[in-house]
Amino acid sequence: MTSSRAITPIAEGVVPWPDDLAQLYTERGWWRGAALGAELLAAADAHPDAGALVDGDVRLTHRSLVARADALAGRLVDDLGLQREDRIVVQLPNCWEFVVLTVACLRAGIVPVMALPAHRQHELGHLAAHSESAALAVPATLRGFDHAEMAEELRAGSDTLEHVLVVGDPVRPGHVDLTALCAEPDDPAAVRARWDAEQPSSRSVAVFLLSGGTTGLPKLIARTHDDYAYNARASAELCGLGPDTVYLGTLPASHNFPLACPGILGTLLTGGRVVMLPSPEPERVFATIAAEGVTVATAVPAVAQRWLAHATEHGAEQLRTLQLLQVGGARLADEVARTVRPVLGCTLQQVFGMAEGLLNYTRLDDPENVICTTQGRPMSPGDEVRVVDELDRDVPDDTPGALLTRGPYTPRGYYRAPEQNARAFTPDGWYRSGDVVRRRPDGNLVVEGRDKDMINRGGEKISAEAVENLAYQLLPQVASVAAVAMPDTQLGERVCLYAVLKPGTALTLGDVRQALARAGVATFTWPEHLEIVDELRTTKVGKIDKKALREDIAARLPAREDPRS
Ligand code: J2J
Repeated sequence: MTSSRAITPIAEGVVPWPDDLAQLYTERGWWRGAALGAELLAAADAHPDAGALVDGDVRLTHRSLVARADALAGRLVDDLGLQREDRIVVQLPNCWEFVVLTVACLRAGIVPVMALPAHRQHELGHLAAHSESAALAVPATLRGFDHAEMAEELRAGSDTLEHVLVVGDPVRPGHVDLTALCAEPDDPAAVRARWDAEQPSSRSVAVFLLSGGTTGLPKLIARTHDDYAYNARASAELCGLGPDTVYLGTLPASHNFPLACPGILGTLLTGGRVVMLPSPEPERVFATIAAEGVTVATAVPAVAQRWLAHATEHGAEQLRTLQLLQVGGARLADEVARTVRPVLGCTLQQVFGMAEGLLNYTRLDDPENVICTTQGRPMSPGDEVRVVDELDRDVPDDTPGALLTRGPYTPRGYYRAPEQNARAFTPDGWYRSGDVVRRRPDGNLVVEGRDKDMINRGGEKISAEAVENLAYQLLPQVASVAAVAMPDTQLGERVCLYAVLKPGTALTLGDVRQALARAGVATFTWPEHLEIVDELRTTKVGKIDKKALREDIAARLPAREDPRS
């Protein structure tokens, strides 16, 4: 049973906030000292019969959602032997079971590790091992891929994974039917009383989010009940959410943005209704907005552009109830931002956020110029932001510099990653975001670029180092490689791989992609273009000159018909 495994106590891998700040955050009322699950229960109590969750034909009230979550928490513990602090890798598409499972974990103090449906063995194996997860939750199949089979292979190769929880058919022998475990309890009061009596500490870890990726494998961000509840609650307030809110979740729900900014958790905390859609495909999104009376939706710029194009072609009548479109995850071009209100008929909110914490929002009543040309300003009076030069000296307003931040919902380090923490955090706890921003005199930030080695493919972050490590491991032909962003009209950026080959060898993009497929690497991280070169130019300090490579590929592209060829 789970109890016999020796796993690291979570607290050993977490970098806590200093005590004096924890006290300040509590005094200011940002940290409420309550478990996030308890806050969700309190919200459900205020609106028990209102709709909470919609997924196709499934419609759950707030009462039913929390009753199912409490029941599931009991079943995970009693039937499967999971315990407080056990970890579950959650790899589910946007479905109602995702929400019930997340709330169940929050109630029982089991910690979900928020993986993406697009992840494969390579990433999930790492996440399960690094978090020492006891269980993995997957769809049976998704977009033609057999996740249950992959989960089985992962379990076979893992020291800690004991349970595979499955949503959808078929549930094979030895796997657990998660949908069945989410059934309503016979005695809701009893299951509730149990978790009311056994609440996780508000300072303990509520969820593990994944970092945007600058290192070889994704790092885990431990978000506590106190800080993540504040993240969702304050975001909901800033966005004006309430019982009349109908929130559309189309981005993968395990991302911080749709999960808690204010997203699913912020909507539930304020008594609103969440509509889960597994894809941002415009036709379905528009029909759903009309059918459900959606008031708030979230998109990355690439998705917003598809919605804008669809509305330009087919009209925006279906969007009559839509009040707010949040766009973030990558830089939204000012020209595109200006079209949102005229074309979609709703208010735009730019969101410049990060799973590591800090959230910047334009405010709903900001002048159009602020909404369309900035990425907003920090959410909380407790957020500290510095914009600095290469020597960490503060630069004046209107001057681009690196963004450093600390605050009541920005943890002080990654989970079990002392070496990376030494680079990504200053000794006094500032997170080096890797973003280059300009602060305007009015306090709003404009994202000018970044100084981190990452590729932002339509909001999904891909670590260049991860791609390069895999190329060295898997491709015997390569002498040296560099992964860089190449500009793309649809997604903003795609991955381009530059390679110097060993004498007498050959390599095609097809070879690269086949090798990555065999190694079980998520498709969205694969290079979409390969440039074979004689050498990779280096900078004065002997590093590969990525800036020159980015400029090189950008200069070559317009000549091509299809950047993916
Ligand atoms: C430019 N770059 C942006 C923006 C994020 C809300 C919104 C987004 C995320 C997110 C999130 C950007 N313009 N508007 O967690 O809660 C880039 C920056 C940043 C990185 C973080 C949320 N919004 N970015 O995208 O952890 O480079 O979070 O540091 O995935 O995305 O990525 P991630």
